[in-house]
Amino acid sequence: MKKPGLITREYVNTVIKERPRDIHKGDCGKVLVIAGSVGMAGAAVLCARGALRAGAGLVRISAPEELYSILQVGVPEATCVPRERSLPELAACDAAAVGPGLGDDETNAGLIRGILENYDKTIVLDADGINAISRFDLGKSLKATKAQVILTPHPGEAARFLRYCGEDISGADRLRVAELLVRHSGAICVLKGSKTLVATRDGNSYINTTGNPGMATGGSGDVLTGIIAALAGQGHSPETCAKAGVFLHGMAGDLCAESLGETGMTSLDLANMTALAFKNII
Ligand code: NPW
Ligand code: AMP
Ligand code: MG
Repeated sequence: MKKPGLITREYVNTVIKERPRDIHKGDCGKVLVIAGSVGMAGAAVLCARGALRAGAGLVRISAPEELYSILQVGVPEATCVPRERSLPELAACDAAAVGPGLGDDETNAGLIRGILENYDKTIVLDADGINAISRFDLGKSLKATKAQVILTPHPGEAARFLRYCGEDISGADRLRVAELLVRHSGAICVLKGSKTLVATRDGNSYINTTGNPGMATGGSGDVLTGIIAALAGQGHSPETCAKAGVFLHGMAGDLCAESLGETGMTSLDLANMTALAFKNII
């Protein structure tokens, strides 16, 4: 087991660059956010806002049509497409953020299988997207996909996935859990929490150095999913997206804590503060 490295400001500085002067929105990445359901429209809002604040040129939200009016007020910068059109829409997108607030029914599981079997760019798979793998036995599709998958479980989601894979992780430390996630998924894995870990397929792992307990609030992870997908849409490698994404998300959290305090900051603050995190780095 190799000793984990650290994700530092110096590292993130080398990968996140100022925009070229002549860039247009089509160059900044088209991200499809497949998130939200009745009662969890907020997860799609937070994810899409995270993507926009991380520089995505165009954000499209695939959602049930009854949510459109909420989503278009929550994120006026984004467009909406019907959930049933996710696969054809995805073909025209540079990256996908899949799972926050999606709900874990059979229809969504079929959609996730379709995405894994047809998409060959980067997918950030979070929340109900990860839950669907275990609940609907999609492990084979996950391992066989041509897409570059970044899994972003919190410890509860990681435990569910690994139980499905036949692993008993009681007593296992976080590094071991992250390594098992990579082994069983074939994906780059982001094990969230205090000191988020990023583990890669070459056996390396990295501990994030930003973030604070103010981020222990509903929707924080949904914002991260959007940030990582936006970085993928801008052409960064999946490993860079995961490492720089968790660092900038944590930095946004630290900026929120500085201005609002850990107790009262919310995930919507976090999404908006992501802009300032990028500004600080660039
Ligand atoms: P316990 O019981 O708290 O100790 P779920 P969720 C455990 C959406 N959201 N360390 C936890 O343990 C999400 O995107 C929508 C250890 C419990 O067993 C999802 O789609 C929002 N354990 C959906 O809601 C805003 C930890 O995991 C289980 C842990 C459900 O997501 C909120 C809870 O996890 C939310 O983002 C940790 N750090 N963290 C919206 N506005 O629309 C969690 N656990 O059942 O997957 O519930 O994370 O709330
Ligand atoms: P989720 O549970 O999916 O909403 O994700 C929570 C997000 O907040 C993850 O990015 C975690 O790393 C972050 N987070 C939660 N609690 C803490 C903490 N105590 N310290 C730092 N980051 C945290
Ligand atoms: Mg979450």
